[in-house]
Amino acid sequence: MERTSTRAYDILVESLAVRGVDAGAVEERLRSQRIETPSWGYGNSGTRFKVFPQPGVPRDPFEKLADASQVHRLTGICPSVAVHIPWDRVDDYGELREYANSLGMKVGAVNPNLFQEEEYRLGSVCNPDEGIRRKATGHLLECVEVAKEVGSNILSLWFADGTNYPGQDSFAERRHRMLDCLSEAYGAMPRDMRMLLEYKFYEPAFYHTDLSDWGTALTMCQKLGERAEVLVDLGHHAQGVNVEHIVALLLDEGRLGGFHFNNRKYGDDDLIVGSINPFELFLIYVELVEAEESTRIDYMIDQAHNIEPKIEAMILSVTNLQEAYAKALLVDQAALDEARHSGDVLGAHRTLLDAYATDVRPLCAKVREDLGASADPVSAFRESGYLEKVVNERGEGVGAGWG
Ligand code: RM4
Ligand code: MN
Ligand code: MN
Repeated sequence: MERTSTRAYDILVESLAVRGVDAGAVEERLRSQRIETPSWGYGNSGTRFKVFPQPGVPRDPFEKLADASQVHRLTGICPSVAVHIPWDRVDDYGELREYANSLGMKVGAVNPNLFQEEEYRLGSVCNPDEGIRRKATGHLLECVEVAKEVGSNILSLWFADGTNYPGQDSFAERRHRMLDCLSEAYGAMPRDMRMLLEYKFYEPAFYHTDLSDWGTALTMCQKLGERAEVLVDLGHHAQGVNVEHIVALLLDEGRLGGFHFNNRKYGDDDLIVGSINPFELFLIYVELVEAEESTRIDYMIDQAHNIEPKIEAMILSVTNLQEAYAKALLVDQAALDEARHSGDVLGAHRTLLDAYATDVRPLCAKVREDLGASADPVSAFRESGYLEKVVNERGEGVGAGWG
């Protein structure tokens, strides 16, 4: 590290020691943090109004992996990439797997796509038409096979299913239809594969969504079996919902399977993680710090960038996640317990604020360097010439999904 940042690091470690925090232990936890990035975050995407294409975006899943490997090279904690089928469909998944390995990467969660075909106007696994449900189930089964071929053990499901008008369909019947289809897919999964169910309260359906919240997802998981768990996407709640509370509840039920990190101001905005509400992100990590030691949780980013440079945006999301985690690791648990038990409301609250207000950037930079990555990954990416190189090679690229 440069002299100035070494100094900042030394001062931080010293001040943490005064607070009784062992920086070495915090660094160890930070070195084992893992964040999966989404293949669709590297391609062109936009809103329903306009997609602003960016030169140099990937033309195929191989190039998406190459871009993701840049994020891993510079942050040291992002060795896997989630894929979306059919956006990332290839003839030979073994080849995709090997290419990922050759980059020091692996393919992570496999995400089926059940929202872009004509038949799905009234839903996929909840559709009133049995033939259409069969097609949807067939795609889920295909994705179980894809996961096996790419060496992944996560099937990550999000459904656009829902209704637009009161009376359109029966809530309960739709729920039973979903359960039937998901049971079949669950039954086809190998023993080490997990199914993650992601809820979202509205959009694209505007009256009701079949998996609308953590409770609907949780009860579905409980019916399916132990290896079905809930996935929390930070942009999928109504305004004001206490997401850290949901995280604590799902952990307590042993059913928190994973995250789709992003941030939002209004709806499912898919903005850079921690850009709008970094305090919420910190509070979520506070809930996770203890529990994650005994639970498998898959931490993934789900972002679609409209105007920002994609690889830089992904790096910034990762460093924001690293900082939120670092701050959560600084919470003085003993002081917190003591304050809680003695009814010291503001003492407990201030214990969190002390951790949150700590500038952990020098510590995170040091951890990244120890991992062979970069103290300042965004600047290092800008200086690397990678973007210029791919702009030359790839030209305009193609859309990520519906972009
Ligand atoms: C949804 C949800 C899913 C993502 C799709 C593209 O809103 O967040 O995770 O795969 O968008
Ligand atoms: Mn998501
Ligand atoms: Mn979303």
